[in-house]
Amino acid sequence: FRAINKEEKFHFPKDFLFGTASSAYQYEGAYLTDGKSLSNWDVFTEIPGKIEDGSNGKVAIDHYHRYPGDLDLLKDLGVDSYRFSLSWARILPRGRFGDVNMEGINHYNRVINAVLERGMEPFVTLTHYDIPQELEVRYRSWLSPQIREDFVHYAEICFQYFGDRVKFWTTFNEPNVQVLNSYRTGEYPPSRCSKPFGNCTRGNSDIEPLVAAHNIIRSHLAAVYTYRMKYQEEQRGKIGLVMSANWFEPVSDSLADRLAAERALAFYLTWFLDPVVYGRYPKEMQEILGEDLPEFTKDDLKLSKNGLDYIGINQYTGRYAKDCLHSACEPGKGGSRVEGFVNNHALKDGLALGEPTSISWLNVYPQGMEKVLMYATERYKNIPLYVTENGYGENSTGALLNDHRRIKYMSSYLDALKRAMRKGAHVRGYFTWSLLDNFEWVYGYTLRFGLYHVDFDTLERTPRLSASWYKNFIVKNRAQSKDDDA
Ligand code: PNW
Repeated sequence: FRAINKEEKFHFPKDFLFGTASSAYQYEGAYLTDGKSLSNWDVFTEIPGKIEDGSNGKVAIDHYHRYPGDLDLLKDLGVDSYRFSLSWARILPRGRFGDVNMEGINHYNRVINAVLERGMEPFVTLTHYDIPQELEVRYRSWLSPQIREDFVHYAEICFQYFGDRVKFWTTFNEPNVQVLNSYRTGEYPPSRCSKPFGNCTRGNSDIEPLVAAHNIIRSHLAAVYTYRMKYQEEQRGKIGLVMSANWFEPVSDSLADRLAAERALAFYLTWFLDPVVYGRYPKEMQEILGEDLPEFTKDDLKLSKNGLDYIGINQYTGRYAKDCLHSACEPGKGGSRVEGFVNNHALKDGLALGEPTSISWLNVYPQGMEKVLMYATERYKNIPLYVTENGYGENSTGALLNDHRRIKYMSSYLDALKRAMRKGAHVRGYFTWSLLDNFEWVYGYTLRFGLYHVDFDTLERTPRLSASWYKNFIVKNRAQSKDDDA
């Protein structure tokens, strides 16, 4: 008798989506082409010292012009779906203060059609960090409740023009990372921060990340409501939110550190998801922040009853959490003023979680994938989950074509994902970041996450070993789900 190996028995469901993920500013380039206006990232990258290699996304990897070839690469990989974002500044260069730019609409119509023609499903993000600069200048974007009107206007234009073909919408990519980096550490535009982070001359507020988050949550809820009331019945798509969902482990077994790990997750993940699903901020935030936490109106609460169709989980890594409420330590950027996250900067103290990589924020901790998927499944019951990003990056010197470290990473995280699914996690898709090397925000072109290498001078794309590995993985797993029917 052969012992039945549970690993062998697992099959992905037939409608599971395998894909890759990208974003407009990181891929497109063409920064003023066809009527696009300046985005906050176009302006920000001009400020000396903000981007590690002094670069920007003016050309990026020229996906704006090269998308047909790039989509051919995706088709060849055999993925089911392509996750990408729209540039708000292409579609509404002046937000609701100006007209729709039909050249922007036509461009994305061509992209969406090209995705569909190749037999893939477009999985479309409305906002992946970049917004028209005009909204920043006029009313400080996310710090103003006015942004909700602009966001809903933009979302509606997208539903109207693209909603007949787009069945998966995401309102925001990683709003938790966005507001912490924009308003707490100052690493992202508009570079506002609070002590002790960065050299901030502006900001100085523990409140701003909370206000921006609140405005994002209200913008999300209003856009979802609009979709439900006016478009969903006819267009039959799903709409959700994508969160950065790194896992936190307590740095010791003490109760204080275990509670700190829970607080860390509350101040990172459930910060946005609890309001959208349950109409309130997590209790850990309420306890610590009290009156500093903005409040939802009665109308907001009505909208939050049905606040999303799926949760997008971007899962890369894990961190340690250490209590700073009952003991002295440096509070981290988690936004909570209270707990410190020990990441692999603390390697010298022997406190790195998982295996370090050449990237300071990325350590290999696949257990975090399994744990966060189980956590979200338990906390948000029947809401489907999509792993909307997971991937391995290396600094340019280490970024070989023979990327066995990426393959090892992906295979261990996909194993963790399967373990979670066997235990009942409602996962419906997995997208790897990314098809191609691209502009990696404040790291510029110094980090490479692609299954394909991109020569940033000639823009030539060359497959790494991981491309054929992923292709093979998909073929194998698809064949298995077919066997299920037999
Ligand atoms: C994601 N962390 O951001 C973004 O959605 C992508 O645009 C980006 O290119 C990709 O990850 C790779 O960096 C992250 O602190 C931000 O662990 C922060 C973290 C992870 C991912």
